[in-house]
Amino acid sequence: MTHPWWKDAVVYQIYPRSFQDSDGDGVGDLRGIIRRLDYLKRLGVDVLWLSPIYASPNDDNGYDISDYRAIMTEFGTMADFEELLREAHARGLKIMLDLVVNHTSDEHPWFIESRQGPDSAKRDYYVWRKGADGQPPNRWQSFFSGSVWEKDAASGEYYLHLFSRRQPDLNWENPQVRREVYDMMRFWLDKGVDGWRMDTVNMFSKPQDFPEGQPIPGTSLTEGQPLFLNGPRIHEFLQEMHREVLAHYDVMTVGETPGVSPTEGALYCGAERGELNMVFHFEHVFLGDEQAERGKWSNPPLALPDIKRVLARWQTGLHGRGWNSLYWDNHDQPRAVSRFGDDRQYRVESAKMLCTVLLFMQGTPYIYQGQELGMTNVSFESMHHYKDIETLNASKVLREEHGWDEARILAGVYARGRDNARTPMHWSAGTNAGFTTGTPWIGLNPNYPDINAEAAEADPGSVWHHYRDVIALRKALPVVREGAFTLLDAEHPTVFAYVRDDAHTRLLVVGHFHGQPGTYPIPREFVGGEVLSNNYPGLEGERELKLRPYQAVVLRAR
Ligand code: TEU
Repeated sequence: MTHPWWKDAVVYQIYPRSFQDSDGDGVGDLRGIIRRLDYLKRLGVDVLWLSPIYASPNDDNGYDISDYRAIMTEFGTMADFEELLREAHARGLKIMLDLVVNHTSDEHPWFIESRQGPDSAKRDYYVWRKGADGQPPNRWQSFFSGSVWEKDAASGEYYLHLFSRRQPDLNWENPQVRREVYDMMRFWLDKGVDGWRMDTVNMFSKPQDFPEGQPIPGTSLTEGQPLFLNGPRIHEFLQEMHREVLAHYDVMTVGETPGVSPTEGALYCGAERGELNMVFHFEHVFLGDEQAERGKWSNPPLALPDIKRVLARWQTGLHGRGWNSLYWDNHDQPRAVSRFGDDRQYRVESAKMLCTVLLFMQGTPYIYQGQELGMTNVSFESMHHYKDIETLNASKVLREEHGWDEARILAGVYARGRDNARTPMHWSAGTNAGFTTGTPWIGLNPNYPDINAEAAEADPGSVWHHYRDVIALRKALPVVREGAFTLLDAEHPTVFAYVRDDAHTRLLVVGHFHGQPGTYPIPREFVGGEVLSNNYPGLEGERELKLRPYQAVVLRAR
């Protein structure tokens, strides 16, 4: 093979808690995933990324692990996992697990021992500091609101947690911690796991003097991200992980790296770097948030030229230097069709358009569960229905420290809350959308009677069939894997148009991000070209295309 298998792969992300319940407890589980493998095979995806399946008290829905070598009770048993792995492999599907080793749960035995006191043998497995004058070492803000430091009454020392106070950060400076992680990785890889999505992978290395960050307006806290993202030893650690573990297995790796540029991204995923295969950047999904009064909760408006500029920069920035991941949403983001398309009048057309525009770029696409159906954001009537710790902590701060009323808080949660992506998967129009026979752990989106997999598979014009067709088409066109990317008309306010070309093929991809008809003049070489994909029955116009609302087409030059 002239190229690694993961350059041809399409990944499907499963949030197990919300995918398919098999035992009626209202929580998705591994046996439920087994039941849906044939559905995923029909869609045409190749790799299943499972969000964490390990033992956890679920303070952060599994991203707080209390035993890396045991399956979360609600999700089933190790025997269930081994059966899932066998059944997936039997269908030619690969399994990618989520590696969450920036932190553990505070219920992990390591932390329980570490917090016994300064003389604990495992004290240095975590990041403990004395602070000064009764204050923590610095005023960095946690991703989940408040300080990143929690005071331990017994010792008077503080432990670091970039996320919730129940997710203490592991001390990656400690070589014994790194050895524990590598041993755990081998435990799963020796079972036959095919890859890792690496949670918060650019946060492991912190500057050990924990310098103060810049003040965050309107708060008593400071911004630590410029200091702990891409920290001083991060590449040393990842190259060691690669040498010790990854280099010995035929696996695919993707690192979650908020706050990286294409240049920094290439340091993590350049073929010669000996670190990762690709990274998730966040530039397109966090556009404008840094400048907004209260970050993403203020939900600043998006402008297509900004989205195009970011995606084009990553396409050209990593071409020949690394490899892109391609995504619109995941378990942390709102639903793609609600954020970037139109989840009302043109839900189907815009969901298909987002599929086309994303999947013809260079890189490995990641489809989040339900995205193939055009599932939408949800609007629960009050905060009581929401479960996500990030949302619950932020809503308290917005109310108590910034005076937001519930209506304003809900508007931010409706637009950008993580629970939008965590309502149960829609399998049918039946009870609880076919997700569970019990009481679902979180409310369903009430639109499941109209938006569900059973109806979608039966409807040739559905978003599902468009995803299946586009997945098959991109695999049949080597230019999508290898070709150059050229953005056209960067400033066009409603059309995202780009060319992919190699020595043999030139493709024009046009996505109309607007609910009104539009026109778009195309390069002469594509006039009369072969229409390879279209989310409408026909295409009007020769030199100047007449685009329908959210129309997306792919033309091959004559
Ligand atoms: O997310 C890391 C991360 O950067 C988050 O701040 C994310 O960008 C934010 O939630 C978006 O609003 C990873 C996991 O994907 C997330 O589910 C976990 O909560 C987090 O790490 C801690 O493990």
